[in-house]
Amino acid sequence: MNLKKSIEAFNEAKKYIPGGVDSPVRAFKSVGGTPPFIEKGEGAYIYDIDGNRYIDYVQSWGPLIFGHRDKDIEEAVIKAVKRGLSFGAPTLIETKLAKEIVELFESVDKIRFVNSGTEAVMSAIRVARGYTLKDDIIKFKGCYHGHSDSLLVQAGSGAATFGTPSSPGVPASLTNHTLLAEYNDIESVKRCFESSNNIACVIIEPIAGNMGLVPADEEFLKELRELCDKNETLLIFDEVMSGFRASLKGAQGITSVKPDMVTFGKVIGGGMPVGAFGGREEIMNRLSPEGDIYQAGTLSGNPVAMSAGFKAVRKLKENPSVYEDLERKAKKLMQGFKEAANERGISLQTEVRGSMFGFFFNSKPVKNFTDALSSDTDRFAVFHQEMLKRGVYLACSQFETGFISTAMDDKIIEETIQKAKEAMREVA
Ligand code: KE4
Repeated sequence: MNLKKSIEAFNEAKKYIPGGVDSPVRAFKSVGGTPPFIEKGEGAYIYDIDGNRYIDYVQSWGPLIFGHRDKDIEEAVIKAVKRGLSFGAPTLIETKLAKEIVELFESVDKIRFVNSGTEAVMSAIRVARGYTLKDDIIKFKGCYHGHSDSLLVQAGSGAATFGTPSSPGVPASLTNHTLLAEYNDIESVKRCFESSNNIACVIIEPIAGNMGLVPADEEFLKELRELCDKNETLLIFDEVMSGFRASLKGAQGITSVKPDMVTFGKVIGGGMPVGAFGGREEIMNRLSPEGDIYQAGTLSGNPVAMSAGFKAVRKLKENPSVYEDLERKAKKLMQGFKEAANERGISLQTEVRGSMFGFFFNSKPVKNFTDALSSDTDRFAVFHQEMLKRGVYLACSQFETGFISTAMDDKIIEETIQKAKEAMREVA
């Protein structure tokens, strides 16, 4: 694999951009090697500046469910661009996309668009705090909800439920309001509620995709719902990743549990920068200018981004059967990876939810972040590098999720499995 131009480009980028990247995970720190600089994408493939072609299982970390350069989305964007890039004024397309999402999600009466998942979660938490007049929040170890201060927390010492900053620059006074629980462990949530009677919301990825792919147990979500009701705490489902990826209704198409608020991102922008947060009318109407809770954004609801997202969501709603085919291919791929590993005496845990897939180099099932951390990340790194050399672009961390796009046919899945068999030889 010739990466000569990417190596030069990476060195050049590092002169002007910290780490040479605009988002840390892209630097390949946890898997090693030079991240290929991408020249273009077409369908299931991306091409780097050295001319190497890769089957893309990252799809910009989820948004590109139709693969690269989907003709319908591209056409919608070009049409929008020709009417102007941005107005900072209301446009019809914002209402159209809002309507599509509100009609799909029973738990969402109203929605507001922002420019990223981070902004969606940050805003949803402010609404929850303003609506309940409580300041504390509960999050789960291993769940990632973007990089706003209150959510950059790590476990405190010992049994302490209150978090401490996981990054310099986050004041402890802020993370003092964030309690940490263990995913799929209702007792740990009860301990948080015993530590504070001031909890505005619990935020959870109902299908966790940021510790690797770890779905929440149905029973756990039901008990979480009951605990929130009992304590008059709002339950926020962070579906930035799982929304429109786990099913047409995200995790809410799979679990019977209904949240009070939902955050969205990725697919709803069709590849353009869009996030959103929504919930019941009585909650969302508290938002300025209707209500008194402030939130704003220059490019929020940008008509070009809205046009991409609207076309993506419309295509999915017009053809919901894509999810069966995406899930079938995800299961086929994971079955192939598991067989490739087992042939070499390697233990691999695999998981699939709709078009999302994950695998852990681990001998035990992974139910929470502690389990995930016990995975063999060295083996993951070797596997990632060996697959990259063979033209397969997997998420560059054990603690991420992979995606199937509609641009991937069975031949591509079978080809990937064949390459996994070769790569596992090197892993062993
Ligand atoms: P953004 O601010 O990156 O658009 O969204 C933050 C976010 C919020 N909630 C969930 C469940 C998410 O998965 C994310 C972002 N996901 C990561 C990938 N695991 C983005 C990739 C990156 O950080 O570069």
